[in-house]
Amino acid sequence: MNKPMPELIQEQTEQFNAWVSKMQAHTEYVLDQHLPAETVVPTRLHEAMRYSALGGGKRVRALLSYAVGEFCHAKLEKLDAPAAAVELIHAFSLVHDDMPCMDDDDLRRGKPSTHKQYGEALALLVGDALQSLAFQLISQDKALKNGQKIKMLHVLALASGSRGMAGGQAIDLESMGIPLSREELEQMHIHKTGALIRAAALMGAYATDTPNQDKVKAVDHFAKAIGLAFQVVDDILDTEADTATLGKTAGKDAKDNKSTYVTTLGLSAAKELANELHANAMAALSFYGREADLLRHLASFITQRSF
Ligand code: GRG
Repeated sequence: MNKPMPELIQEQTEQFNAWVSKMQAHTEYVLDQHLPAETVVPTRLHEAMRYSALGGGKRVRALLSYAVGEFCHAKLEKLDAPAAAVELIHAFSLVHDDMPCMDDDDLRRGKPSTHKQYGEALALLVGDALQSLAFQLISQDKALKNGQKIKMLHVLALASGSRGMAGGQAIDLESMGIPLSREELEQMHIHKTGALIRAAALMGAYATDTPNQDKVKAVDHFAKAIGLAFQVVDDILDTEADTATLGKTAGKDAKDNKSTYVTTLGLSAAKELANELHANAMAALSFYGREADLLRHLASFITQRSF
């Protein structure tokens, strides 16, 4: 006999939650294996790199690489390097973003941010070294073919640099105190947050020996929509959640006079936009059946998160 719908939905949600926990733990394990031990010279730099990259974070970008990899039938062993690499780039950006010359936040993932714990000079080096390690992981990986490595390195480098995350951060710094339109905000966040999320997804597809081009297009469309939705929800949480829940200082954007989706559109329109972008992400998968369910669940995980 078929199960009633609510029971089926609950069962699928439980399965997805179990997958999230398993892959978060797996990501932590892969990162732990690749980060130099604290006993390796220079010990304090390695300790600070491990402090910054391990033991926290939702691992959304790694989850996206793994979920896209599954959608495209990539082998798990080919997904570990890109998933860990994108988390290392992300950790690097958080370390630099928290520094006084950038966003200036003392708290990250519920503990003192790297420069508070280790000083500014070492925090700068931590970011630099995490970035290099990300590219090293992909380039030295034994499971990936050379052609796959080059595509991954290319997409990750583009997403991190001046045409991606660093560029988005530059726009952010330039626009401090200047009210931005919705279009200007979108341009900033496509670069600052969206580019790395898109790279995480594309690397998952590139881990397949012969990626199906229709699936790559669908994944790209999905990732663009969900990357922007991620940032809209981030802005909503900055106004609605508290510091303890977020693990970073809540309400900081408004205090720093920064334009966000909430200041530009208002809270209720920002929530509508998050729903609209979630629907766009779902539409990108409309051609696919159960095989895209992991991505559908991940889209909801991103838009319905509480931190
Ligand atoms: C990284 C090339 C490069 C230069 C540094 C500082 C900087 C330029 C860019 C900042 C990029 C940045 C911090 C964007 C914000 C993205 C964002 C919403 C971060 C929060 O991500 P979560 O919620 O964090 O996934 P967890 O802790 O869960 O991993």
